[in-house]
Amino acid sequence: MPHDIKNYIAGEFITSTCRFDDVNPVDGSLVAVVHEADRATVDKAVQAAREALDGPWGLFSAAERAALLHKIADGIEGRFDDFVSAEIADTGKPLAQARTLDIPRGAANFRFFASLVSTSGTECFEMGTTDGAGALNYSIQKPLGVVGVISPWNLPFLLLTWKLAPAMAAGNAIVAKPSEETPASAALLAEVMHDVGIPPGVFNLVNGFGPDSAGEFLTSHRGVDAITFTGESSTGSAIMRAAADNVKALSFELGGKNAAIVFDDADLDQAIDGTVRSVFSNCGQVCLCSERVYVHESIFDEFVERLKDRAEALRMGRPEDEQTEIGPLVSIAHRDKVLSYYALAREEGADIVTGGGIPSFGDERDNGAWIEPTILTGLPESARCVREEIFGPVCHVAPFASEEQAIAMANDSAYGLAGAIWTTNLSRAHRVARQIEAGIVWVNTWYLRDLRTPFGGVKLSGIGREGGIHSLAFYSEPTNICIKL
Ligand code: NAD
Ligand code: 6OD
Repeated sequence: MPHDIKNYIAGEFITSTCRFDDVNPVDGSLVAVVHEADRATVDKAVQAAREALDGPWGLFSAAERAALLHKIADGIEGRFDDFVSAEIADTGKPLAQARTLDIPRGAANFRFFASLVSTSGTECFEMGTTDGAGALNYSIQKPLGVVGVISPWNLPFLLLTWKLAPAMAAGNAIVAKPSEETPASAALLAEVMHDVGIPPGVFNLVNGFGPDSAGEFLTSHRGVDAITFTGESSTGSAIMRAAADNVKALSFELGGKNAAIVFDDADLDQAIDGTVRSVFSNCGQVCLCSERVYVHESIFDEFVERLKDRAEALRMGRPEDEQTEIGPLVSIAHRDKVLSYYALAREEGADIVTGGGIPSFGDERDNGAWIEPTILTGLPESARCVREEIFGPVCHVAPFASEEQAIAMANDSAYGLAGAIWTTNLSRAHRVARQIEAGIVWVNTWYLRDLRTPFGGVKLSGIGREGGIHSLAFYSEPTNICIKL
C-alpha cells in the first residue's frame, strides 16, 4: 500500500484534496501519493516562516542553531536506511551510490554548515577621523528572511540539504519545494525536523509542480525574500521573471554541457576510469557530468575503443543489487527527452559507437525508464547534440590537434559549469585549467568535493556561488555599524 506524502507547515503535516503519483522509474510502480500544495497552502507556509522569524528562531544564537543542525544530522543518520530506500524508490539509483554519496552528503551538509557558522566571524575596520578620535566599523550578519528552496530530482536529498543547511545555519526560515519526481526523502526530512524539535515554521515543505503550481506560487510570492534554485537554465529564467516584482535575492545552480579534455600525456587508465565516471554516474544525471569529451587525435581511436568497452561492461540492474552500477533514468518523460536526442544524433549524422536505444528485460522493468549508455562520435561542433544539455548517459567524443584548439572547443558553449582535464603535465594542467570558462575545473579527477570551496557556474550555468563562506554570504544580509569614538 503506497504511503501518503504530505506538506509540512508550521510544525504540522497537512493534507490536500489534490494529489499526484510518485512513480518508481525501475518498473513504473507507485511509490507514494503526494498531496499537492495549492496557492493558499503556499501562502500558509510563507506566513508560518515569517512568524518563525518573529518568534524564538529569530533570537537563537549561531551556536544554538548549529546545535539543532547537528541534531538534524543525527536524525538523518538514525534513519539512514529509510532515507536510502526513499531515494532509491524515487530515482532508481544504485544502492551503492545512495549509501555512499546522496544520504551521507545530506547529513554532512548539516554538520559542515553547523560548524562553519559556529566558527565564522565578521569584519571590523578602524578608521581615522579629523578630530583624531577615530571610528570603528563592524558588521553583523542578519538572515535574509524567508528563503524559498527549489530543488531538482537528480540528487534530491544532497541538493535540497546543500541549500537548506546553510540557509538555516544563517538563521533564515524556509519554504522548500522538492521536485515533483522525487518528494520522498524531503518528506522524511520533515519528519526528522519535527522529531528533533525544530521550532514550528522554521522549515516548511510544500509539494507540487513548477508553472501554475507550488513552484510558481512560491517564487512569485511577495512574502519570500530570496530564492535558491537548482535546476534547468530555462526554469532559472522563468523563476527570475517571477521573482523580479519584489526584487528577491537569487542563487541559481543551473544546467551544463561540460567538457572533458584528454591530452596525449594523460595517464590513459586514469582518464578512462574518470571519464566513465564523469559520463555515466547516476545514469548521466549529474549537472557536472561530461557530455563533450575532447581527446588528442593521437590517442583518439584507442580512447574511443576503450571507453566503448567500459560503457558496454557497466552493470545495469536493480538498485538494491550491490553489483549494480547504472540504473534507469528518473522517469519515462525524461527518457523520451533523452531518446529524442539519440534520434537527433542519427539525423545529425553521428556514428553511434555504442548504445542508442533502450534495453529489454522481459520482466516488469520493461515498464521502467531504462536506457542504454551511449557514445557518439563524428558530429560537427555546431550539432544540437553537442550544444544542448541532454542529461542522460551519453557523450560525444571529438578529436583535437592542439592545446589551443582543445581550450577553444571546450569554451565554445552557452554553458559554463564544470570541466575535467586529464594530463600528467603539471604546467599544462595549471595553464589550461585557468582558461576553461567554468565555475569548477577538475584535473585528473571528477566530482571530488570539498564543501569549503566555491560551487557554481558561469554563463547559462548559474548566478552566484555557494559552498563554504560563499553560502553563508548569500544567505545573510550584512549590516555595517559605524561607531564614532
Ligand atoms: P527543472 O528545472 O525542471 O526543475 C527543478 C525544480 O524547479 C523542480 O522542483 C520543479 O518543480 C521546479 N520548477 C519547474 N518549473 C518551475 C517554475 N516555472 N517556477 C518554479 N519552480 C519550477 O530541473 P530538473 O529537471 O528537476 O533537474 C535537472 C536540471 O537541473 C538539469 O538541467 C541539470 O543540469 C540541473 N542541475 C544543475 C545543478 C547545478 O548545481 N548547477 C545541479 C543539479 C541539477
Ligand atoms: O556536490 C555538491 O555540492 C553539488 N552541489 C553537486 C551538484 C550536482 C549536480 O547535479
